[in-house]
Amino acid sequence: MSHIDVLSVAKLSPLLEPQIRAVFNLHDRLHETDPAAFAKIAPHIRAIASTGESKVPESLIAQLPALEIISGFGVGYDGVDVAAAKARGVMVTHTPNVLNDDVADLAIGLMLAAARQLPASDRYVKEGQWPTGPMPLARKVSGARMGIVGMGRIGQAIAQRALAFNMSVAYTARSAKADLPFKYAATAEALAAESDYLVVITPGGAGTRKLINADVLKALGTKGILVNVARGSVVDEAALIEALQNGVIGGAGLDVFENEPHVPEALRALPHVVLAPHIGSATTQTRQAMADLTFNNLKSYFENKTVHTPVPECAAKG
Ligand code: 8YV
Repeated sequence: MSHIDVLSVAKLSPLLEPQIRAVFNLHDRLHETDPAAFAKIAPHIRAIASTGESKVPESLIAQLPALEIISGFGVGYDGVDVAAAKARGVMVTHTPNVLNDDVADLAIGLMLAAARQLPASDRYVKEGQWPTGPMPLARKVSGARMGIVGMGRIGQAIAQRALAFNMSVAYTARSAKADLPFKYAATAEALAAESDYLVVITPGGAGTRKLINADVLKALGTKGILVNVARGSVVDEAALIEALQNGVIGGAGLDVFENEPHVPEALRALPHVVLAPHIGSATTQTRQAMADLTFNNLKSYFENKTVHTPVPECAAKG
């Protein structure tokens, strides 16, 4: 398949790039690095390799008349214009399931870190402050109320873990899931009002943009803690900063941001916020599984036009 031209639209994982390069003719971000060379190769590009954060707009798809598949390294694909891809008959794939555990683990980790002030505790000891007296008391997690925004595969993995902490679990989603034993709330605001910890794990994109707004944060309340392991776009970041600055909520644990990798100074300056650089799926084991799946989707497509994990829009018949 060395004659098949693949365009990567982001810096690919070192676990993925060599796999693609060994089999396909990979053009690493050529559209950004050398537009003149890209213009020559564009008619021949048959596949795009992307990541969860990549943008694949209609304007790029339109420049690639031979495009057949977009294979994404990540479960989220909100940066891909799937409607434009589908209209052209282009397959879109992603990497669901293999990262459920890691993202759920991190959600719990951020919740514990924010509630129990782990980063501040670490600094307290390392900076030699312990002899001056004890740290201020933190907030209890076990037995508290968790609200989950988005009850898909990862949301359910988070719920499972919360149960081990004797937490009560409620959720909001587009619709109630009758097969789940958790209380459903019709809106994020209603859910926040009855949660101590509000965990956001809903897909990004137009449908969820700024879903967590000032009203939802107000409902979460002065002791409430927000955890976001979904997409920065789901939270109104300016409203969040204001809520944290004014004590409208108690704290936050955030793995994702509106304009990654740039995090507003105002957010970085807040003491009761725990920040991570989008590491939800970032373990060696999971990134290897994601890389293999991303590669195998590409390979399988060009071998026999089948894929392992199409996005739901491309799996639907008709
Ligand atoms: C990224 C993610 O894809 O799965 C997702 O949707 O956001 C992540 O796993 C990962 O950072 C690779 O870029």
